[in-house]
Amino acid sequence: MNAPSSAGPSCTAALLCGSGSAETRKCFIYKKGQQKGAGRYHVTEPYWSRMGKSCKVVVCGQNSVGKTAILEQLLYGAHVVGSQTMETQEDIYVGTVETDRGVREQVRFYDTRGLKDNMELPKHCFSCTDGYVLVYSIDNKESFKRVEILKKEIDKSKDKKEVTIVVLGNKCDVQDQRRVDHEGAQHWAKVEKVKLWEVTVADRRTLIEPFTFLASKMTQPQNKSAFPLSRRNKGSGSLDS
Ligand SMILES: Nc1nc2c(ncn2[C@@H]2O[C@H](COP(=O)(O)OP(=O)(O)OP(=O)(O)O)[C@@H](O)[C@H]2O)c(=O)[nH]1
Ligand SMILES: [Mg+2]
Repeated sequence: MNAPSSAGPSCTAALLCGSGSAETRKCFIYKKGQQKGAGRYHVTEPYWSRMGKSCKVVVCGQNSVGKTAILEQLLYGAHVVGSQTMETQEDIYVGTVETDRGVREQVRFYDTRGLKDNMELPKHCFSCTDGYVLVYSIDNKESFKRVEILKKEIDKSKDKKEVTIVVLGNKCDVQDQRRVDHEGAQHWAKVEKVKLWEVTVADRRTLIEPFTFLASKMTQPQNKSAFPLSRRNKGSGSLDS
């Protein structure tokens, strides 16, 4: 479990924590703003009782591209760029994202294990998934190739269910180490009909637009698959910019 050690000023999300595989583990949702040392964690409701009320988003890509840092910065404003991090096995974060329609939608983010060599995304990541965040690092060409492969795998796995894919070229603060051409990446994204943003965890504002787009697209009214319009957020926080 990667629990944030502290919550930033805009910490408005809830973290779901536990151990074991994502689908089976027993987890509890802790209320926002409740930090270790600053009060007791408050168990509000068992995790499994809330399944089905939120969108499932899989965050994936090569190892060390910043997947966890993005989520922790986005949801908690809590990541210090360059800090030592643990390799993720699998964690789930629950946050609330305000859509461009002004509706707050709860999203479960599956932070996945970084893909190395010929590793593939675990099968359960393709099941009942509403959206994907494919992350590469602009200073790592291999990580972009990994995103290209992941996009193909997602396309193959798709049944009739509509999924939303956003691509993040992370670490755009290290321009002098750039290995992935911005124009080339955008061209690929256009051909693949996905949206791509270059972002940096060093500036949380760069993360807001992609995640707002993602939540808005996943829950747009004509997509009747898994998001009834009547759903209202009961989550513990929001992703406010
Ligand atoms: N310069 C810079 N460093 C970053 C950025 N985002 C993340 N990092 C750093 O990259 C390192 C790896 O970040 P993680 O979030 O652990 O990467 P990850 O993709 O979750 O790694 P795995 O879970 O092992 O696959 C950390 O030292 C982060 O601080 C960024 O935007 N810019
Ligand atoms: Mg990680």
